[in-house]
Amino acid sequence: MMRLHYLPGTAAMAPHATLVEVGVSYELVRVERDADRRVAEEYLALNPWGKIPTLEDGDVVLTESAAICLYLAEKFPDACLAPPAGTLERAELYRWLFWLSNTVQMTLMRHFYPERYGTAGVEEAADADLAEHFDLTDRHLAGREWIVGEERTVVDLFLFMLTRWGRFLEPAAWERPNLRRHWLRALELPGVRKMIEEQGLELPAFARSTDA
Ligand SMILES: N[C@@H](CCC(=O)N[C@@H](CS)C(=O)NCC(=O)O)C(=O)O
Repeated sequence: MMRLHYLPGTAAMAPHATLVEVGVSYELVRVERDADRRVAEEYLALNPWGKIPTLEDGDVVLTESAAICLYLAEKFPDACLAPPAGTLERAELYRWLFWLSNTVQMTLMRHFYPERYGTAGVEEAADADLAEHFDLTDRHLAGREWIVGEERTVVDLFLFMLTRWGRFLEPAAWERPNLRRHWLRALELPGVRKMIEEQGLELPAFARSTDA
């Protein structure tokens, strides 16, 4: 059985939702951290960066949230979580997934942990960048249901996670109309609903009527 090492609300959200969407059995393993947020040696043996999440699939040990989502999408093609390889839509999926993980996710890290990135003005600069990133994504979603093509893909699960992280921004990421519609649409996916339930995540007031 696959094992996902996670903590609630972290970068494990997208892989967790992906596991449900592909329909595979999995076990959730909560990562323990000490008072200094250090993870145990056994976890470092799996993930030398000490970051969350990590997926174990037999002998395969995979880190990096976006990589785990793609691995699962490719291993279970019947779940249609990625367009066929070699198509323009697949290229678009790569484009969005890389941008979300190497730019938007990293800018969120600058927002949450400014002390790791410099001495002054880091958070303000990150917030300005994030406003642009979420504005751009909101414009892309105008008149569309999903980020790539006509069906949900792993990119939508990844964006759902980042939009939730963006709830602390001013304005919150999901205050943008198309992003909010996308977030609520993704919340209806079985994988997202089960992930929210299993991780015990609170929903914002505007989403509670969906009974997730
Ligand atoms: N690029 C990694 C980043 C993972 C990451 O930063 N995880 C956070 C939780 S959301 C973490 O482990 N933070 C602990 C720390 O930075 O000390 C991924 O997407 O998997």
